[in-house]
Amino acid sequence: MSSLCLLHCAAQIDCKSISYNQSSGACSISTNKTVPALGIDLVVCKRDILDCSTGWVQNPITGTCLWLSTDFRIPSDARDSCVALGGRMAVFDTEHSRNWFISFRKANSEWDVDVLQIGAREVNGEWLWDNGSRVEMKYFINSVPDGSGSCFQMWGSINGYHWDDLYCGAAFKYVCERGSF
Ligand SMILES: [Ca+2]
Repeated sequence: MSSLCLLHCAAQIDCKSISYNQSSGACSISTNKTVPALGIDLVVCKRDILDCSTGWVQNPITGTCLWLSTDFRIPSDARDSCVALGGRMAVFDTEHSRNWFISFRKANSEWDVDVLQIGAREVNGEWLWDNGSRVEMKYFINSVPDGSGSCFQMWGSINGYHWDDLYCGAAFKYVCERGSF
């Protein structure tokens, strides 16, 4: 996965770029800005992927930028707010992205609020991220929603960063995401 390649790059201070071959899965990390070679279909320069606006934080797995709200909104209003900022509610639909976000929240106390709204919800009985991919159910508390509602939240350290279903009429802080989805 190209996201793993990005993760390797993000972990190395002198990484300037990655090259990723979609068909073979080959990843190479370079200390120079590379140019696309034959057979390489993705070249990402770290300098480019790290270019988030002030107040936004980069998810190194996806290359997208994240923003923590200062206000409290109900989920539908939070979604509108994220769209108005040029993005969407934040999606963490891979294990690597989720793991990174947990580590980040542990290290940044202002992000470690108890209830944090992110971009997923129940649609016709199925839990889906806002990009349409399925929510990994094993990360819910007790691996199952408890019937609180069809909206979605991620706990903080108080409850092990689990997913949880949430009543849609309550206002909480939320995370927006923007970049190339
Ligand atoms: Ca619940």
